[in-house]
Amino acid sequence: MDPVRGVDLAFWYIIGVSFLFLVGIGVVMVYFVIKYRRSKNPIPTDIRDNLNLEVVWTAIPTVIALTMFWVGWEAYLGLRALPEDALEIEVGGQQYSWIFLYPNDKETEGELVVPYGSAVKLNITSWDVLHSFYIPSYRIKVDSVPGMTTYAWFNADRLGEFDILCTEYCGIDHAYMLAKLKIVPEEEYLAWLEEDSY
Ligand SMILES: [Cu+2]
Repeated sequence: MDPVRGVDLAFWYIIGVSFLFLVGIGVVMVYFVIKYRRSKNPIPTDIRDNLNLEVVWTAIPTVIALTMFWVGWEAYLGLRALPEDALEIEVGGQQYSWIFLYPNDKETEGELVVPYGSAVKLNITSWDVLHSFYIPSYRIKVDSVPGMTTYAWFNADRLGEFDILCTEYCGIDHAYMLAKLKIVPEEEYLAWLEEDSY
């Protein structure tokens, strides 16, 4: 499944179920408070052990939790399942910017330019402390770890500019560790790739 759709589906499913329970439990609670108030029901009933009820209130939430897990797992598989023809770009985190290294050795700081319509694989590492590479628009958030390479991928299916952030507190200027993802038409990308970066 497309990872953006998968993550959104998991999000809205969990929010939706939570909201139904919020409303359902709230309504029943208010109803019981009114119905069993002291003036109408002075002697409370002491109810203990109802096996059927206990089985039901264990089984139903278990099934719901498992479906939540299932929806999330499907989304996660989408995030990890890499298309074979992906364009690979190296990403390095450092205090306090993101560096991008292209197959032809072009290097940029704070600017990730990719061609529209391609799958992009990012090989992510860090050159100092822990960072976390985050593109909210593509639902990607992956740790950037010194001495280790992690990865993320996304399908560049929208033209335009998107935010990239660091989401692991990495020092005093962590909040300014921002970059831009620019998705441009293929010809524009190829021309850009040949330009000198500095
Ligand atoms: Cu950082």
